[in-house]
Amino acid sequence: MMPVLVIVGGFLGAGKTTLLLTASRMLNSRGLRTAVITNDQGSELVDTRFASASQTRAAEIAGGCFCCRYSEFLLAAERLLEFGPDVIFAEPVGSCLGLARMVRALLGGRFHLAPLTVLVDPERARELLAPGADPHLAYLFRNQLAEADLVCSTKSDLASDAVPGLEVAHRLSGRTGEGVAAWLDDVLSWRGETGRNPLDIDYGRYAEAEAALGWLNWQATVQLKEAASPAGVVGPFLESIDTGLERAGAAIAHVKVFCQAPTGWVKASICRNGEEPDVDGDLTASPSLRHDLVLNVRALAAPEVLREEAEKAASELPGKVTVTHCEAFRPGPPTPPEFAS
Ligand SMILES: Nc1nc2c(ncn2[C@@H]2O[C@H](COP(=O)(O)OP(=O)(O)OP(=O)(O)O)[C@@H](O)[C@H]2O)c(=O)[nH]1
Ligand SMILES: [Mg+2]
Repeated sequence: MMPVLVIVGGFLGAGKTTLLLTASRMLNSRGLRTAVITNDQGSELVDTRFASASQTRAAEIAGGCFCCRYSEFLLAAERLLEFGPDVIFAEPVGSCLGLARMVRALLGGRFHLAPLTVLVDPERARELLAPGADPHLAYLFRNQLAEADLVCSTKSDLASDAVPGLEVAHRLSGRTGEGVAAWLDDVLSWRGETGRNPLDIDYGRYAEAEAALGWLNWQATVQLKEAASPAGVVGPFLESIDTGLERAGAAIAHVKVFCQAPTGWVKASICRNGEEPDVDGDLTASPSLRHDLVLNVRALAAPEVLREEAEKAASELPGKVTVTHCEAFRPGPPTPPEFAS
């Protein structure tokens, strides 16, 4: 049997990773083997750490979206075949457009292609479909919807009202699992056309929209003066960044932090300024002196601002911080291969 490749797109913070890890656990409990391919414009990804810490086999495509890194994507997916997965989930970076074309290019290869699912956080949809929304983000968001085979709304546990003008095939929650089995049944038994809405993309406009976002991928080791739990490190660190970005007028698309200590790990993230963080991992992990921090920030701001705020938040940590990786940039123009239409 060919493994099923399930590509799940959607805007930054839509709930892709959360859904894929929940779906993966569900399939594992049915005796199926799964893997996840993560993706970003840079390297050092919270999502990859989070997947691995959640006992999911993960491969990572860094330095550009799946379309622009198509041959690396194929290689990574083919390498995962060595582990005999039944289902490979692939999560493109949340600013990616052009996935339907890529999906079509994959048809007839070594994978059974599931429909292109695009996830939508209803609250973000209300914001980005409204008049007066940031035009760049709205452009990315609307076009992601336009190329989907299946649009699904996420975070159903937050019980938000339906979004006017947004038709969805499934309402689901990666957090509670609601609707996930029905979505899986749909994508794994799909008989319809896959990649049926290829976009005719204006790459100049697309590049401009992506470049509106500042991107920061940052990593450091922290040697504290007094032992603290991973949650005790991540909480104030994330709060400091949030406060700094708010002060700088930088609208957050997604800020996520992963903290690994010898005693356990914690991942926390916010998708809006001032939002209460969502936390995963071991909140009761014992205090430790050493912590490895990975921070990924995507916000409407100059990359230098993001870097400064990360440095400021790091300087407030009570110990010695050694930065081991720092990329602050605006995504460069996408350069996908010519997919046959
Ligand atoms: N309440 C609730 N929160 C959710 C759900 N799914 C995701 N979240 C939260 O939404 C935020 C974003 O979730 P992710 O799964 O990281 O979203 P993503 O689409 O992978 O984000 P990027 O990879 O940055 O584009 C996190 O704080 C999650 O905890 C859900 O079903 N319910
Ligand atoms: Mg993700």
